[in-house]
Amino acid sequence: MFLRHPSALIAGLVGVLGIGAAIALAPPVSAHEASSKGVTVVHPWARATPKGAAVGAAYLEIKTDEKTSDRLIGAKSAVAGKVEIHTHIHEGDVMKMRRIDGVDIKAGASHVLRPSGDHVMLMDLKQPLKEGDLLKLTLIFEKAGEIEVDATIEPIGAKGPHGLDHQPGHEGSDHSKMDHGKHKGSAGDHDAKGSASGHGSKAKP
Ligand SMILES: [Cu+2]
Repeated sequence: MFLRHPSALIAGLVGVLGIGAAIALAPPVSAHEASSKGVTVVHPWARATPKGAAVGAAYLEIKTDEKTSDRLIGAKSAVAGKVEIHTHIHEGDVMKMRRIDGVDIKAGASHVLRPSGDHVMLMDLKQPLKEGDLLKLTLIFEKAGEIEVDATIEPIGAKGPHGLDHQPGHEGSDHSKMDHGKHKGSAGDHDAKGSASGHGSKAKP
């Protein structure tokens, strides 16, 4: 039945993912992109947060078309009392987070917000970011205005947006062994220093 009716399969998939009707306009693969005026936000994702954590972080890629340059100047989300744009700077061996006013994106460029780099900092969290949920996030650009995205919430300590690659039944096999727990501060991992401890302890308002 599904094979003869691909649209039914897609509808079912969208339903299962809980994405809702708005996304049904685009094919499922593109569910993770949103565009406005030449600016496209790709693969937004966030890290799950432990219970009681006041802060979280979201990451994504910003692409511009060849005629468009823009500047990310802010973000907001209903689950966070305050959202800031942060970057990481090296101070000797230590990476520290610092608030920045914005991120410039040249025409025809791609800028990736990633762990231990620039990121969207969610502060005064009203609820934990739960793995598997979607985080509604609005990015604010100087020219393109507001772009709303649904960020996948990946495991605590995740290094990237795995959500799209997950096949049913594969979740929690490899990833959980590699990414979960006990890796804090392992082998030259800036990420662990910058995000796990940095976000949790230093960024409290
Ligand atoms: Cu931060």
